Amino acid sequence: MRASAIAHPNVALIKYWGKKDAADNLPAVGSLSLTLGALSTETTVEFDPALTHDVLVLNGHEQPLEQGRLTACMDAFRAFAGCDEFAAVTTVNDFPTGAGLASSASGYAALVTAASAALGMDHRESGLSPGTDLADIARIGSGSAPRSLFGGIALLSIEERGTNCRQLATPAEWPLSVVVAVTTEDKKKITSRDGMAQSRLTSPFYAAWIHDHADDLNAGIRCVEARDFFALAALAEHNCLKMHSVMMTTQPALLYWSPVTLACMHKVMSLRADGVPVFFTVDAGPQLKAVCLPDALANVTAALHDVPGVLRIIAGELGGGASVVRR
Ligand code: 2P0
Repeated sequence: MRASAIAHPNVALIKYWGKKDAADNLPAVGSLSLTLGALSTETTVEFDPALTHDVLVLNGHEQPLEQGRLTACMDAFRAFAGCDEFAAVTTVNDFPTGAGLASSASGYAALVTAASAALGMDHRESGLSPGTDLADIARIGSGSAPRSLFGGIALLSIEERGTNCRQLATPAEWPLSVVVAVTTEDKKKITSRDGMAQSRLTSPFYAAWIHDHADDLNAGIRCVEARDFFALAALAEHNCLKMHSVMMTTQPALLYWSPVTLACMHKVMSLRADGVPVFFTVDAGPQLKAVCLPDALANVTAALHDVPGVLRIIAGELGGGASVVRR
C-alpha cells in the first residue's frame, strides 16, 4: 500500500493556456513538451485505513489542501482503482516550487505513478495505461502533468471528454539540451489556473489563441518528426509570445516577465542570429528556458550566466518518463 515514484517537470514548446472544462480541469488545447532531466520530484504515496482525509507534506511541510486539487486527483484515482482508503502523500522537489518550473506537472505525474504502484496497478495487465488512464487522472491535478508521465518529447491531445498523451521522441531519438536561467526563487502571486480563467474571460486575444492553436500543434509535430531544429525554434518562440500576449492583455494583466527575463530573451535571439542553435520559451513565471542542440550547451550556459540578474543556471538533457522507485 506504499510506493514512491520520480518524475521530471516539463516545458511546453507548444503551450496550453485555458480550460475547455474548468470543473474537470480539461485543457482547451493540446500541447507539446520536453521533459527536463535536470529537475526531479520524488513522491511517496501510502494508503492508510486509519486516515480520514488525504494528507500532503510538500518539501517537509504539511500543506492545507486548498482548492481541493490533490483530493480531486486522488478521488479520481480511487474511483478508477476501486479503493476507498485515504493516502499520506510526501513529495520533495529538488528545485524551486511554484515558480514557473512546472512543479505541479512533475508532482502529479509522480503522484499517480506512485499511487498506482502502491496498489499494485503499475503493470500492463492491471489496465492502467499511462497514455489514457493515468494521463486523465493526473490532469485533474495539473493540466500539464500528463506530459511528465513521458520522457523526451511528449504530445498531449485533448479529446471530447478527456486527454490522451504519448511520446513523440525519446531523448536518444532527438538529443536536445535545456538551460534554465533562474531569475527568482519566489513563488508566483497568481496560480496558472486562476490566470487562465481570467484570460478566457477578459483577454481580447484569447479566442484567436484558441482558434490558431491546432495549426501550431500540427506544425510542431512535423518539426519533431523532421528533427528540424530551426523551424521548431521559430515556431516555439512564436507560440510562446502569442501565449504571453494573451496573458498580458488579461485584466488584471498577467505580466510574468521581469527585466531579466527580457534580457535573456534578447541574448538568446542574438545567439541564434549568430548561428547558434538555440531558442527560448517562458511559462507562467519569470524563468527563461533555452532549448539548444547539445553542442551549443556550454556556449548558451555561459551566455545566460553572464546576463545581469540571472541567479543561477540549471542545465541538462531531456529526461525519462515518470518511474517507480525500487529500493
Ligand atoms: C504549459 N502552463 O503548457 C503552460 C504554459 C504554464 C504556461 O500548463 O491549472 O500548472 O493545474 O492545469 O498545469 C501551467 O498550468 O495548471 C501550464 P493547472 P498547470 O506548460
